[in-house]
Amino acid sequence: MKQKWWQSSVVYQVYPRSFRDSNGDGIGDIPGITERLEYIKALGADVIWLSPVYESPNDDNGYDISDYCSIMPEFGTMHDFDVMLEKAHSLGLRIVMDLVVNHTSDEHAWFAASRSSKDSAYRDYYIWRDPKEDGSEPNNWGSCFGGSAWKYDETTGQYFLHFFSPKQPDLNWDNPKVRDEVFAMMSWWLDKGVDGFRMDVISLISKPEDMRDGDVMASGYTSFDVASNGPHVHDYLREMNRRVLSRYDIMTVGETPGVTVEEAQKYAGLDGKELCMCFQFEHMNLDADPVRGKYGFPQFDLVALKKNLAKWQTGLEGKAWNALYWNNHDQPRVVSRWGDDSDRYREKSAKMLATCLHMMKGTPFIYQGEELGMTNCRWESLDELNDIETIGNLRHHIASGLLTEEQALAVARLRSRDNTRTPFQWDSSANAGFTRGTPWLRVNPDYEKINAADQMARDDSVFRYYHELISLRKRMDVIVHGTFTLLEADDPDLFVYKREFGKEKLLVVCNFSKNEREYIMPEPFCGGSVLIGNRSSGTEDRIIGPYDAFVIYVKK
Ligand code: ISL
Ligand code: CA
Repeated sequence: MKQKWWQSSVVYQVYPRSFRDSNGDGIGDIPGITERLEYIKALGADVIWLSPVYESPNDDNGYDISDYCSIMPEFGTMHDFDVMLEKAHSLGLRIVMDLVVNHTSDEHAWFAASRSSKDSAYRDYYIWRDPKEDGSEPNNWGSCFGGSAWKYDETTGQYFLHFFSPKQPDLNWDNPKVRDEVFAMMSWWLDKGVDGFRMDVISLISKPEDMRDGDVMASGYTSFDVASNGPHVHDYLREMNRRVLSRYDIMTVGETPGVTVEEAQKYAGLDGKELCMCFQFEHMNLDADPVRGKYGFPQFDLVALKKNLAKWQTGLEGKAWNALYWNNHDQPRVVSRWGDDSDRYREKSAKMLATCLHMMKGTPFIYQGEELGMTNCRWESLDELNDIETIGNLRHHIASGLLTEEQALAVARLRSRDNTRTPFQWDSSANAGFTRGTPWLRVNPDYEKINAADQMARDDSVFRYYHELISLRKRMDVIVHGTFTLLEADDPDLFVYKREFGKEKLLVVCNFSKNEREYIMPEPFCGGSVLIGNRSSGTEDRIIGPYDAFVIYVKK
């Protein structure tokens, strides 16, 4: 199959609210992004995934859209967007929009009409059901933000489905009019010149025909997985591809909670019938608390992580394409989660984590600040939190006795989505150079030592290391196309794998621990050259120190 441009791309995710504020209102905005496009270019990324900038009441920080074809005033105007897009293209950067069409805001005109009357022409744009005999919800499906996934609407005496906030009613994708509306809107953005879409929870759009109860979690409700990989999801994505996507040279990535390797071979098949690639969630959920889920006390197990990532690398080989990530706006900062954010090991472990991900097969995604080694925030109180998901889940866990108040604060510091939404740390000036106003969310106090200005000024910084990883991907076929083989599968500290492409071979060695280990390089890597690494010694050094990472290259 002919190589596609996005197979050797590196994507940089911008969360607009927290990237750069240009007008002093404390909220990041589009002109702020335009001012800093050169920074993203300097890193070496060639695609920007822009989290939503559409009109929204911000119940879920823009993932609740009330008008898909206008820009949220806090972020600027459509003219600001056009200026940003043009400048990005002039710099050789592509812009991929966030497409949130599993649901809209309840303030969208479609929903206002739908909820007004059972006879509305828009009634079946959403999913309405009668109460049970006793007046309770139609089934035990749960919202990702805590509680039931159904909200009762007095006006028409029915419940509507919302897998997220009650202000995010799920669209009814079984209705061809919904598909027509979405496809027309997508074409409108693509005709403006955007370069693709990241598709929010796209694996949930086709709900099971019967609305039967599912297996409940400790909360007493199901997860949204009852709807993942639904009966018609691939029909709808193939229709989207035929009617819209196939008409453009674009990149698409599905956010597909609940996806399996088998399902990903459809969503992200190399036959190009659906999407280019997809984000799997298994590795992100491996360290979930067995009772409390994501909002609990994580149990990190490297062996489980290695085997899961190896399954995805080999499972999609030759059939589909992986989107590679540690971080996004929904996950805690990886250097705090699976590295070590102490002064002594933060930069070293950040480079180790980057080496492990960026030497794999697939398209790597970098979340803003990850390239600096930005860390989780030590929230002082639950009142500081902004994120609807964190607040909703902690509230439900406290109410049901799954967490005490002080445990909830500890969990927030470990797991809150707010951890990756603290303002980007540009420099050591007030508010980390993010705003001259009052930031909408607390700036992480460690900004004076962790910021882009310092990182760009040093040759040994995390930023420079990411830049080198990206430039290696741009010039080495073995990184983009080589096969993956996991080595030392049961080693509890070392993540070791090899990549092979014809005569070119890489050995990737990453120590995910503080333990000093001895590792004898397998043939044919002994005496190979070190391509990149976070330590000064060469392959003769069999002692692998805390968070050491290096890549050996041989051609024979
Ligand atoms: O990680 C998660 C589930 O395990 C959740 O944080 C997240 O809500 C889920 O991955 C879906 O994410 C997407 O849809 C949500 C929005 O809140 C997230 O920000 C978005 O990435 C609803 O639009
Ligand atoms: Ca602003």
